[in-house]
This record gives sequence, structure tokens and C-alpha cells, in this order.
Amino acid sequence: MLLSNEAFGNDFTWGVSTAAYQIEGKGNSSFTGESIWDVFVKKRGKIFKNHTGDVACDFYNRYAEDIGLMAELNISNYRFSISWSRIFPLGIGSVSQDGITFYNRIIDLCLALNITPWITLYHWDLPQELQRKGGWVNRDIINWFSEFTACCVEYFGDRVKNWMVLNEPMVFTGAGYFLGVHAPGKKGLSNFLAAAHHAALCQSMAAALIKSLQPQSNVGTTFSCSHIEPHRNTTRDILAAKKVDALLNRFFIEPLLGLGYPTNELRLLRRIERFIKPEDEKNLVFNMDFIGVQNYTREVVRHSSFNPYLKAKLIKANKRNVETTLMNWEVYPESIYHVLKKFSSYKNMPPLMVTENGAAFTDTIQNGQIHDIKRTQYLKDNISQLLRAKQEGVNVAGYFIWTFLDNFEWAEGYRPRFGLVHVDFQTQKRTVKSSGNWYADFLRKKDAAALNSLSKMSTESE
Ligand code: IFM
Repeated sequence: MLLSNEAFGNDFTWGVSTAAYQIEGKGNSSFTGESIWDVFVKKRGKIFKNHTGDVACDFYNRYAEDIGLMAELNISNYRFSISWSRIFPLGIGSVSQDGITFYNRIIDLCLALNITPWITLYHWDLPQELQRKGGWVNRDIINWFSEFTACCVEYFGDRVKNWMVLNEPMVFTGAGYFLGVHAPGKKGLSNFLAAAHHAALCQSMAAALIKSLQPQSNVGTTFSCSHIEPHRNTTRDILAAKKVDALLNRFFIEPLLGLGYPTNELRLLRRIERFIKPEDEKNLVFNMDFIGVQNYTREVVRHSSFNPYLKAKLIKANKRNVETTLMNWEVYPESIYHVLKKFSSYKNMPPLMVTENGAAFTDTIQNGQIHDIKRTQYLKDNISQLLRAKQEGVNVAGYFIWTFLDNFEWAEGYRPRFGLVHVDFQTQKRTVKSSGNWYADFLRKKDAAALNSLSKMSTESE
């Protein structure tokens, strides 16, 4: 069956996503403050081959060329994040006009090229000055984040309507404050639970703040989600899968919907109570305009007595004899369908948007071209599963590919490439991959369909 965007309707949002630290590089701005990632990448052994985001895709200097390329590829929605330390070099206090100017230029160029900007406020690059005070573990982050949010709305809200508060709170609190494998490299249950609770509060309270400052805005937040399956159909594996589901999928959405943290399935979450103040329960709840779900794979889970917290273990994809991406994530397109069904089954769930989906595979350049057949197939299969969910009544309103440019993939450095556009990190040359051309073509058909229906309307009215 030929996959066409027409099946999704004319008001469906199609786009691409990026994040500041992964593409911008420091640029030549001497007014930018340090972020926790600037510091973390300098610690030896934390990042693949000690790569850093110092230059990345040099988007800071090349944004005009890149956004121009986006327009050439018929991409009409661009989700990007604001680097907090470019706006507030010290995290709070005085605003850097240089940072404001940089994002103003991006927004203005997008609008001039008919690309709608979607801003993510926090995609993991906390100002280092705030980490010195404890970062997400310090409850003062609620005030710091409010100041940053209000500043972004004040400077950009005259042209930007679409906001995403956090990118994947489970990942930045889990990897950054429990496992220590992402910035700021902190470990332990107590750090994690404090950071997670403060992130959950910032998520709802910043959304409420945006709405109060800009009532016509479209506000959401984004969650990493995976379809979870037990390894075997045994009571122990089923229980283990439920616990992992509570942690990976339910932890942040349920308090936002007024259901509280999923402590029944995951008793260790009860320890979060010591960070909860009386007024928090109501402050955790907010009626978002949309919920962003980000899906790449599924997880298969078994019971394990070696894991003291969860009594569960994820079975890595390379141990399961399945097709994998360079992240060692199983290629399993049905996951996006299951995740959408699961999220839409909550009462009062606002419209869903897939705010990230994509894959890293080995790309080879032959005669100056990259035929990334696997990535193209991955995208087609995932979009087909999205359509399946939509046709079964799931209220899903958009889809953003992760990502536009090959970029800095956090602890994995530049090794896994997710982009629709290849970046030669020596020369900064951009080459559109065949997946990028396929997406352009897929989106172009939408224009053709719109033109057809317009010409049909004008013929009918004659
Ligand atoms: O690159 C990341 C992104 O920053 C957050 N979501 C998952 C992507 C792929 O790992």
C-alpha cells in the first residue's frame, strides 16, 4: 500500500526535531554560559571517544543554511530547544541579549520560510551555575525554571505559539541523577527522586505560567515511552514488566493527569513522598493542550533478583536475535502503535503528538550520495503504525522525525547518526540522505493534495 500523508488529513502536523546542545556548538558567542553538558563531556571516559558538543553541527553559525534546507525539503514545522545558558549565562539574573538575538533570528527565518517554530524549553542542558547549587535536586529549580520560562515567553511569545516544557523527564533525571551516565553524572535513588519530583512540578507549573502569560498558546510536554512486554508469560516476568512500565511510561504522565505517582505498582516510588509538600499534589496537575510521545523501540523485561530496586531486568536487543539500530534498540514499529493506544486510553487525555521518532543506522557515502534504505523503511513502517492507531480512533495530531541533522548523540558521541541530512563533521558539509528526499516527497504530496482540492473547489464555485 502506498503511504500518503493525505490519509492523515490536512491539519496533521509534520515536522522535524532537534536540540540545542546536540547541534549548535558554542559558535563564536562569548556571552554564553556553561551548561552541565559542557562540563560533563570533559570528564574522561563518559562520552564515546571523548567527543564533545563544542562544535557539533556548528548550527550556531550555519542555521540559515540549515533552515533553508529544511524549507527546500518541504518541512513546515521545526521543533528546537532553547539553550538556557545562552539566555541566562548564570542560570538566572541578567539576560544575554546575544542569546536572545540568536533565537530571534532562528524564529524570524522560520516564519519567513513558512516553517512553524515549536520550542522545547528544556532539552537537558541545565546552566552549570545552577548545578553548583544542586540542579534539579534543589527545589529552588521551580523558581529558576519559572524565570527562564517567563523570559522565553516575553521575548519570543509574540511569534511563537507552540511550546513543549520538558524533553523526556524520565531520561534526564534517570540517566543524569540516578545512573550517572548523562550530565551532571549524579547517582543514587535520593538524587533521582528529588530531581524527578521537581521536574514533574516544573512541567505543570511552567505550562500554567505560559498559559497565563499567553492564553492563546499551544502548550505541551514530551515523554519517552516504550511498549513493554514480559519475556515469558510467567507471573514473575509479568510483574517485572508492570514495574518497568510504571517507571518508564507512567511516572510523569500520571501525576500530570491528577492520578498521582504510580506507587502501587512501584513501591520504591513511595520514597518520593519526603520531597512532596502539601500544595504539590494540586500543582502537579495541568491540563496540557497536547502530550508529546517519543518512541523508538520496545522493551522486553524479565524478573531479576539482582536488581534490588525493581526486581526486573531489560533484555538487551542484541541478546534477543532481532533487528537492531546502532543504539542496540530493537526495530519494532508496532511499539509506536501500542504506545499511542496506551496513552490515549487515559481519561481526559489531550491530543497526542509524536514529537520524536527515528533511527540510527550505519550510513555509507557512495559517489556523494547516502542511500539509507533501512532508515527510510523504519520511518515508513512507523508512520504506517501511526496511521493504524489514528484510524482506530486515537487522537494523534502530529509527527516529528528525530532528527534533521546527524548530531551529538549524548554519551554515544557522533557514532550513531539519526539525521535525514548527513553531516561531515570534518568539513560541516551537509548531504541530504535518501530518507530526507523521501520525507520531502511524502510532504510534497500534501501540497499537491491541497492544490488539487483547491482547484476542485474553484472549479465547483465557477
Ligand atoms: O538524541 C535523543 C534526544 O535528545 C532525546 N530523545 C532520544 C534521542 C535519540 O536517542
